[in-house]
Amino acid sequence: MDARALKIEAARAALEHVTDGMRLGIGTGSTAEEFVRLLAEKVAAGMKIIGVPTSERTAALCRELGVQLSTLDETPELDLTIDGADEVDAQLTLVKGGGGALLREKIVAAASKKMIVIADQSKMVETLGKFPLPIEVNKFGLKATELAIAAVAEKLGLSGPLTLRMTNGAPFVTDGGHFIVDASFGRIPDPRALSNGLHAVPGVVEHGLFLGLAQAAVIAGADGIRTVRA
Ligand code: ABF
Repeated sequence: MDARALKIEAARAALEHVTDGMRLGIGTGSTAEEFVRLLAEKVAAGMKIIGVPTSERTAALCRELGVQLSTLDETPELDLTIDGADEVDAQLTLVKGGGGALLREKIVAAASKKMIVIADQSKMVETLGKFPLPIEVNKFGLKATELAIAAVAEKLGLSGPLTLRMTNGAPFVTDGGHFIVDASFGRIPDPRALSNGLHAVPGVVEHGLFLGLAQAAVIAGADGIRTVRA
């Protein structure tokens, strides 16, 4: 089964958890896109949901496909968020942000009673960190922030290059107007300690470690679908 087929299978399985009238956080990325396409079919068949997107990219797709949208200001409490991830470990700690939407994704996930991750088997890892950790940073004082991030990592025995994410020859700018620094620290044995350290850096707006936000992950692999619970 090719990669897209696996994403579709994971999205289809997660859709089973969506019920009529739900207030639904809708994720970003190619797997979440497959979920939106399947969700739109259910909406066209009469399912009533209120969708809160995690990025302008997702909002545009939802509008194109006829999925009714709200905002977190109008709908501050959500029943469920369905979103992708770049890495998932056995404790359902996630690395997210490859799509540059980590801040809104984390805010939406935190506003949800439940979060289900959808991913293909390639995202399951024993230890997080092979995927560079996206860190959303304020545009002011970027170099000072990078030095502070490196100091936090060093205290935890981590090191590695910090790369300002670029697009079309200019720094990538998030929906929130910030930059993204991708930190190639390698294996992250203590995500909680790194999360706490990064949150202490004033120029760090948010980072891609999602701790304690997901209750389940629907994982599609060659041998079928499995649900991982924390
Ligand atoms: C999004 O899902 C991002 O946080 C993450 O990078 C992405 C994974 O993308 P894909 O589903 O395309 O692998 O939520």
